[in-house]
Amino acid sequence: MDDVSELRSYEPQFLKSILKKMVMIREFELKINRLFLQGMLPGTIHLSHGQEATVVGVCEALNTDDVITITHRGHGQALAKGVTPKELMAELFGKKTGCCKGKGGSLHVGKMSVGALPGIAIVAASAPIASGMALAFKQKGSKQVSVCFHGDGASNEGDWHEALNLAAVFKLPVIFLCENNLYAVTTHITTVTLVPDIAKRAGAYGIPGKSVDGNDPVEVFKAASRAVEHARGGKGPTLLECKTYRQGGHKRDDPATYRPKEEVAAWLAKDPIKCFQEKLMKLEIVAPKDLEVIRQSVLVELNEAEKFAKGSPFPEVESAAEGVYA
Ligand SMILES: Cc1ncc(C[n+]2csc(CCOP(=O)(O)OP(=O)(O)O)c2C)c(N)n1
Ligand SMILES: [Mg+2]
Repeated sequence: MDDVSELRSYEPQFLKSILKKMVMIREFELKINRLFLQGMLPGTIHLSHGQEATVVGVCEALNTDDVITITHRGHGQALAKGVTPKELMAELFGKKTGCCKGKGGSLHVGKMSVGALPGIAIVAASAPIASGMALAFKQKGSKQVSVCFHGDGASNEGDWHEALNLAAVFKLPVIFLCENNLYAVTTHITTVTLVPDIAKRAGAYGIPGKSVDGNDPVEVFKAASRAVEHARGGKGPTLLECKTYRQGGHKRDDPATYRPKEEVAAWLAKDPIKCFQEKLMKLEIVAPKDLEVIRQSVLVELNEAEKFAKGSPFPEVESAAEGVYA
């Protein structure tokens, strides 16, 4: 959003809550990165810092009973949809109090009661599931929508194309939400995809496609709200592409040295939190002291989450087979 004054049409409280949610996701990621490097967390983690505006902007446009599918890079998606930092942190520690009872870990976070389908780490496998959920919503007449979060890499998988086509012909209430962060592991998008905007692929399925600045939470919110209205109104799916950047490596063992320095610098200058804070300060919606208050309250909540997670028990061995579909 170049015209900052447009932000005046939103409630200041709404804008501040968006900022706080983005700061929470950023600080959550930074904390778990430290915990991981200290050897406290099992497995690996895929961090999403840099992509906060997309997940928060989208989830602000949804109701609690709308359902998102979560990817392998899902901490921010889960927090934005309403999983609490405490239960998310406990999940990463593999504890019984975690959002998936400690059995999912970083790759499978989520919680159905807040509409966050636990993470599906198979790239693009969530697309047919999102279409399937949308088919169920349509058949029940429930007016819910599903949102399939996925990456740029996922849009080159067969499953993704089949899911879009099916959703299009059945006019299903689903939004395919592409977080285009330029990379699939080490592969730059331009080496595997010749359309400049992934959203253009929507044309092949006869559905609306839109590309927006994924580092601007209000732009994302506006576009997601339109897609949600379209879906709830029985008009079918939308492909919404949010252009953003993975500020770190693919996962914790990836220093991401394959990225050109200029590219990294250009995207760091467009950091979603920094840019949004600057806009809110320009409009005097927040002052520097408010930013500090927000950050401190987030840090206090995260310290409590860490304490909670560390102090929680592991699941009992006898519970290993519980919740297993047979
Ligand atoms: C079907 C499948 N192929 C390969 C992988 C290994 N893998 C995990 S994440 C990933 C990259 C996905 O890239 P993208 O969709 O852009 O998401 P991002 O990691 O950028 O969030 C790959 C290839 C996988 N999990 N599933
Ligand atoms: Mg990607």
